[in-house]
Amino acid sequence: MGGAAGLRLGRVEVRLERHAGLRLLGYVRQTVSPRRTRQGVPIPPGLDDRTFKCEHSSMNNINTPSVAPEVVIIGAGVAGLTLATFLTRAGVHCVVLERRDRAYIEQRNRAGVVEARGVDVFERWGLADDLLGGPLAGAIDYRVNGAGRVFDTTLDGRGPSRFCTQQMLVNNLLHQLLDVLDGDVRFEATDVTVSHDDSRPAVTWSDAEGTHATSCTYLVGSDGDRGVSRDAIPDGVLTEYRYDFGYAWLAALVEAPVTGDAIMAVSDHGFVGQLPRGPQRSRYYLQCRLEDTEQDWPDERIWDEIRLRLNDQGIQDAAVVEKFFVPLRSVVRSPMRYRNLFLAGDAAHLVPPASAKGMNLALFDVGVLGEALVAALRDGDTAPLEAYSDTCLSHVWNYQDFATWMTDTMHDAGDPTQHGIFRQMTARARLDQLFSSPTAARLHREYQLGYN
Ligand code: RFL
Repeated sequence: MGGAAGLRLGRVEVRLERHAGLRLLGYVRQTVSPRRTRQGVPIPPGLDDRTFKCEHSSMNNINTPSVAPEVVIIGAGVAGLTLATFLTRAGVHCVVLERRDRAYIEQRNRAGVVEARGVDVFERWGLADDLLGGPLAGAIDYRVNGAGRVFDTTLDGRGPSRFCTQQMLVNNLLHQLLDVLDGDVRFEATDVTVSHDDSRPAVTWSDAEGTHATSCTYLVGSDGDRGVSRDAIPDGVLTEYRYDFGYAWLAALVEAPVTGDAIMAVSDHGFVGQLPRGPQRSRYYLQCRLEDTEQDWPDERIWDEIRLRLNDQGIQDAAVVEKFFVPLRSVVRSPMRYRNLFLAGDAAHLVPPASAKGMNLALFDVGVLGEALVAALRDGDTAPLEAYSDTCLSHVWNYQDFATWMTDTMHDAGDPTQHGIFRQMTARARLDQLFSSPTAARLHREYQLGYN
């Protein structure tokens, strides 16, 4: 962990040095008597007392950033950790505040594929080989009542997507950020508050060692849909656009791998999908009612429904290691910025999981934001930051459209009680077009790879 700052009184010498021997950010000598905080703590020259850690109780805390970070990132999910890794690699002093402990975020399992565009972003930062394990993802098996057709998602001139579970990516990011780059993540940081009263955002948080406060030049809210950073934006600034599809998915992580390609299957009995989650496991998604609970879905029913919806009585039961329910909905909050606070990932937008794009949109955001922050902090060029919200939102709306297409097609084409036989027939025609129209196929490939 970084945060070392040397301080000698009288003839004051301050080393703005975060990670001894790794990055010397600056070196200041002064002969004036140091100013002091109200608690009598000397303030390093060049910093105002808001910038400097002013809580005396925290001064002896090795985990306290005694030189204010340039960027504070709230949330160590895939968005926050990716951004922190990019910025730390670029020499930007940033601190990540995460309310959970490390073990919790290391085992949280959700997405499974980093789309080709996301792979490009990691390659641009020189991190693809270190972060993205897993085989190439190049096909989806679209089934209707058990009959499968494999759709090739690769495009000439473009690299492929990669199977890399969100859990694997997060673990690789933590290793890269903490063990290789000596980055700074404060786990179990609770009661995070954000204020914008001044020209610089300020953040407070608590942990086992006390309460801490710092200001920063830029603040990033990547604390998911239920975080605190978005709530700190005054009422009336953000517009929320929302669409609820009216049904849910049961997500069941099972001890059985996908044997062929990822499956997205419509059936008269409702949607089922099977997506790889590592070499030994896969996740089944089953369309269900919004009000369904675990009591409605014992393991036996899960396997009976999988066999029914895939029209394959040969599928064997396997252990179900996790089940939860996800309401299908789309949300966009606009703009993705307030003053020097930038929202990224689920804090700004949600897509239904039928599109498999939530993590990939988060990666898009932080790819744009990482480059914009480096341009602002290192080159004094704030134009990319000014454009951040518009750049991301135009991509986000394209992918909300794709997510709506996928969700409607996969569900309307299936159970006719969903939206009636007429919509079932048009949705099946839409699906057929992927295999009969090169134009429709090309657009679908571009969406799957993340290039729209
Ligand atoms: P995350 O991953 O939720 O991370 C947010 C982090 O912020 C922390 N936090 C706080 N920290 C400090 N103070 C607070 N007050 C805080 N409040 C929250 C949290 O502990 C957490 O560590 O958001 P991020 O980084 O924006 O990443 C978004 C993605 O996680 C999400 O979009 C994807 O998981 C969505 N998603 C999928 N995306 C894909 O691209 N492909 C998929 O196949 C895919 N499948 C899925 C999904 C999401 C699912 N669920 C659970 C909704 C499947 C499912 C079932």
